[in-house]
Amino acid sequence: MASNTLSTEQQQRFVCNGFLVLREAIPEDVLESVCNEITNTLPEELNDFEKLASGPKKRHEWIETEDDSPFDKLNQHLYKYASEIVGDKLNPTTPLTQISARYPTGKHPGSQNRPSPIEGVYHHIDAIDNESGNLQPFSVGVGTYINEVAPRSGGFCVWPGSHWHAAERVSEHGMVALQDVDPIINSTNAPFEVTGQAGTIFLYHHLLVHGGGVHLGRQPRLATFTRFLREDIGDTFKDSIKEPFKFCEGLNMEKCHRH
Ligand SMILES: O=C(O)CCC(=O)C(=O)O
Repeated sequence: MASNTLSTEQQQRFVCNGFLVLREAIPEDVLESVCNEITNTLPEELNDFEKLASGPKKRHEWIETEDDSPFDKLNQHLYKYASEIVGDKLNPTTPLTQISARYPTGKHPGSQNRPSPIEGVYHHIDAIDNESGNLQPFSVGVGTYINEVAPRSGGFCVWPGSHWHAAERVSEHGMVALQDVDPIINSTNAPFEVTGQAGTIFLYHHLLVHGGGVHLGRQPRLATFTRFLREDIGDTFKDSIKEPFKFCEGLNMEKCHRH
């Protein structure tokens, strides 16, 4: 595990908000090779805006990679940060990397002067599969922006603090509470949209409510998502839902009190 990459203040923010944004976290050569891989994998011609705007119908391309090796270097950098949260039990060898491209929709939810980042956005918690209702064992998610993401351009949206409310609702109603996130976000802060240059990364807790934001821009939003697992996930993942930081041994919890 790399030591002292995250400051105490950054650790506190992760505990309090359930996510943490780090800028300029990935070297340019690594970003460039991931960008080439994504460009070759996506079926669309990414530089042709007119074509992109008139099709495809699907405005969100979500690809689970079969071969993770093109993302090895990226994941090594991400592991450095994620293991500072989860600790030495975080498994470096089993990340699942996904490519997530969001294309401009041209739709202005909310009013034209004040488009909302989230209206109509599918928001959820990754700790549960909404269709099957099964729990999904993962410890910490890390998203990486491969190109610049301006406001209202398909940025990742989170509900800060929703991981605490999710855990509270699980203790009151059981795991089924995770399937309907609206009561969870009704009692939390307004959503926050992550924007930033290529190389911006965001780490998020597996109970945090999130979704991809609206896209009024002109360029596709390119990102990868890696979900790291613990080595002992089979024994721990249910408890980690009731006690959100029980298995985050990398954090100095004495300094990270809930605010
Ligand atoms: O593409 C995005 O920004 C959202 C991805 C997402 O919802 C997820 O990781 O579960």
